[in-house]
Amino acid sequence: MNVTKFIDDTDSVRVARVDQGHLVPLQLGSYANLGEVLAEASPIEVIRSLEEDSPLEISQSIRWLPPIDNQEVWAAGVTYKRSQTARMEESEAAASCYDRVYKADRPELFFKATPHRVSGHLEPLRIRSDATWNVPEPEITLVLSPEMRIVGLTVGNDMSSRDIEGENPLYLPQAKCYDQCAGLGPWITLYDSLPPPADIGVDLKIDRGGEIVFDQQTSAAHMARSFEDLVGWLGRDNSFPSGAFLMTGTGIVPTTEFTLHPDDIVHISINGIGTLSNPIVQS
Ligand code: DO4
Ligand code: MG
Repeated sequence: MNVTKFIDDTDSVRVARVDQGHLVPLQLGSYANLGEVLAEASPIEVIRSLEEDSPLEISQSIRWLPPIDNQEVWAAGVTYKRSQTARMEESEAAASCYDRVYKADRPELFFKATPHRVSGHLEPLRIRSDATWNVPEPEITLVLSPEMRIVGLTVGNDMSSRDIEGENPLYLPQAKCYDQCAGLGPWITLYDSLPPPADIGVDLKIDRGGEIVFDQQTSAAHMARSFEDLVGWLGRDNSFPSGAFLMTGTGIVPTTEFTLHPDDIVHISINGIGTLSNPIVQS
């Protein structure tokens, strides 16, 4: 089952089930928002029990919102060999840190975004005005209940300024967390049990003026850590009263000569979930 948020014709924020080319708006009843539904023991059953309004055909005019309410967004790093290699190339000073964290028990986990910094499907993502080398990071993103249960998956884009991150590892929060730094959507796919990692393929395409200038694929089977391991570390002595989103790291990093340009369109597809597309802006 897929569930998302959008803005309807009366400019109200609505929650909807996504069903074969249609959005089916839900009457949330006593639930304040989608986040509260996701916090339930069985969100799929709750959504089935909520009343539905007439379906709307999914068209260009749908105003998508990221499927987030009050949750924090966290991210894991260096969970794929490709990310370890790219980070070691980018930063002489931090090469040994990235090498060690790839093999260590404790993963790299960092705070990525508050909800107001997150863009949904077709909303812009930003290149920092003071950055010169920027990439999207296509990441399978876990949707976690306040009890740290994985209730679903969504598509995530962990936008990164590689020149800032590479200059000094202490600049990581600035390379990662700023306005419009994170993409989530177009919806959350809810699962009773997750598919095997080999079935969760990730595809990144970058469109520049109608031409695909980057196109690569990976899958969760190449991850050096399990989702459950990452969630276990995130939840250590750390509480999430509204739940959380956890981006699980990138397995695709373009080679060093590649940087994003304003007006590029980034398309990230994950098998079994969908495609998140965002135009890139820079002020
Ligand atoms: O420390 C660098 C960030 C790593 C990251 O975001 C990733 O591997 O996805
Ligand atoms: Mg990342």
